[in-house]
Amino acid sequence: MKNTILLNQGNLAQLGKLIPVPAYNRKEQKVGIVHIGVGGFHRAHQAYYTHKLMESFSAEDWSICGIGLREGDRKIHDVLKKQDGLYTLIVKHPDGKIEPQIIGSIIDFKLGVDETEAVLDIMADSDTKIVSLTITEGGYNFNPTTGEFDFSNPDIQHELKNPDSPKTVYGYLTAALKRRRDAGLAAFTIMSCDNIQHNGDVARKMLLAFARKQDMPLAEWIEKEVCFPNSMVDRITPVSSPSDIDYLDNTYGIKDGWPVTCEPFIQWVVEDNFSNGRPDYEKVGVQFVPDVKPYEEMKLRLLNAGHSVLGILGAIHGHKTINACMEDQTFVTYLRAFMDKEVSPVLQEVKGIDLNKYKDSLQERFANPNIKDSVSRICSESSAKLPKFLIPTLQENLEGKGSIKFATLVIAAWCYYNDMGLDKNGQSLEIIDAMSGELKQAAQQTKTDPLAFIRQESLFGDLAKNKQFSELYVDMVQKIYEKGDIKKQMLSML
Ligand code: CS2
Repeated sequence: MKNTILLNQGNLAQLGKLIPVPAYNRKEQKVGIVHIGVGGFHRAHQAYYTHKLMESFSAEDWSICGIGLREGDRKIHDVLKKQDGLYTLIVKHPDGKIEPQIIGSIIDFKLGVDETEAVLDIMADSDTKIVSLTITEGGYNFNPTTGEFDFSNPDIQHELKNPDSPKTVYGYLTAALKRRRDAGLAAFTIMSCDNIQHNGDVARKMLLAFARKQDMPLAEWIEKEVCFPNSMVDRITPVSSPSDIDYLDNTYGIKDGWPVTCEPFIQWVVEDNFSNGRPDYEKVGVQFVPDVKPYEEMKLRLLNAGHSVLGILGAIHGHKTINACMEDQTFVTYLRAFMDKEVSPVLQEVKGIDLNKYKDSLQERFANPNIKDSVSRICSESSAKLPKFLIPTLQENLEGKGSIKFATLVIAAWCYYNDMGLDKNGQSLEIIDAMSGELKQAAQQTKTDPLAFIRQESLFGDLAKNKQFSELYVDMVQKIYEKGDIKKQMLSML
C-alpha cells in the first residue's frame, strides 16, 4: 500500500524529505498579524511573503492568525485547523516545472461565527500590530452607485445596536479597537490587500462612516491613530481543483485538504504608512512607496481589465481558460490592441517601469498553460470589476477622443453573456455575480430596447447618454445577437 503522510506539524520532518518545509521554528513565532479572509489569494501572496521573511529569520513577531467571519469560511477553518495552519503552495511555471512547498506563516485560525470573543481577544492583543484584509469588494459594504457606506445592510444595523456582538468586519474592527483604546494600547494598522483602487482609503472611509454612527469618540480616536496603507497586490491564483490534491497525493504521498496553486510571478507595492510597526517585507522583495496610485492604476487597468477582456469574450466564444484564449491568435492580437490603443494612452507614467515590457510580461503570464485559470473565475463578479477596471478607461478615451471600440465590444459581449448564459456551442456558462438577477433582467430587454443594459447607472454612470459610445455599442450588440460569432467580430476590428 502507498505510504501517505498527512500534512500537519508533527509530520513536518518527514515531509521535509519530500518537499521544502518551513526552516524556522513555528512554535517560537508570535502572532503579529491578524488576517481576515483567508482565501487562495492570501495564501499565495501575503502569507507567502511572510513565510519567506520567516525563512530569513527576521520575523519572529509577525506570524499570522487567520480569521473567517462568515459561515462560508468554515471549510478553510476546518482544513487549516486539522493541518496546524500548514498548507502546500504549488507554483506552476510556464515551462511545466512544478514547485510545491509547505507554507508555515499561518499559525492559528479562528472562526467568528463560533468564537467571537476569541477573535476580539487576538485582535486586541498587544502583540497584534496589523489587521490585514482580503474580504473582496463586496466585503467593504459600499453602495456601488454612491460609493458611500451602506447602512441598510441588516448585519450593520445589528452591529450598530449591539457593539458587543459583531458580525461584519466593521463590527469586529471597532469592537477590537475600542478594547485597545480602553486598555491604553496602540492601535493596529488596517492593511487592505484587496484588488480595489485605493484599497486603504476605501477601508478608512467605510470604517469611519460606521464608527461615527456607532461611537463618535471612538471614531475620532480611530481617525487619529489608525493607518490604512494603500497597496497594489498581484499574483494570479486560480481556484484550487481536486486535481491539485491528487497531484500531491500521487506524486509525493502528501495529503493536503486544500492546497493552493499559483503562477511564479508575485508583486506587492505598499505605501509605507503603518500605525504600529511592520515586518521588514522589503527584505523579500516588497516595494514600499510613498504613493501607490500609478502602480495600482497600471495593474488594474492592464492586468485585471485585460483578464476581463479575455474572460468575457472567451466565455461566449467557448474558451474555458485564460490560457486557451492565449492559444488563439485572434484573442492575443485583440488583447494587445486593447492594451496599446486604449489603455496605454490614458495611463500615467510609472517610475522604473517600461510599459511595453510590462504588457509583454502580462501576455506571458496569461499564456502560462499550467495555470488553467478558468474564465468563470475571471468573469465572476464582473459587476464589481468592470466599473473599476474597464469603464474608466472608456470614459477617459471618450473625453480625450481616443479609441473605444475594443472596450465597447467587451460591454456588448457582457450583455449577451448575461442574457443568453450560453457559449457559441450552446453550453451553459457559470455566472457568479452578486448582481446576476439585475444583469439578466436588463440584458433580456436588449432585443426590444437596445440601450437597456447600459442604462444601469450604478455600473455605467451616464454612458448610455453618450452618443458616440451608445451608437457603437448598439451596432456591436446587434451584430452579436444576429451572428453569434464573437471571434469574427473581433477579427473584423483588427
Ligand atoms: C483577476 C484577478 O478575478 C480577476 O479579476 O483578474 O483575480 C487577478 O488574477 C489578480 O488580481 C492577479 O493579481
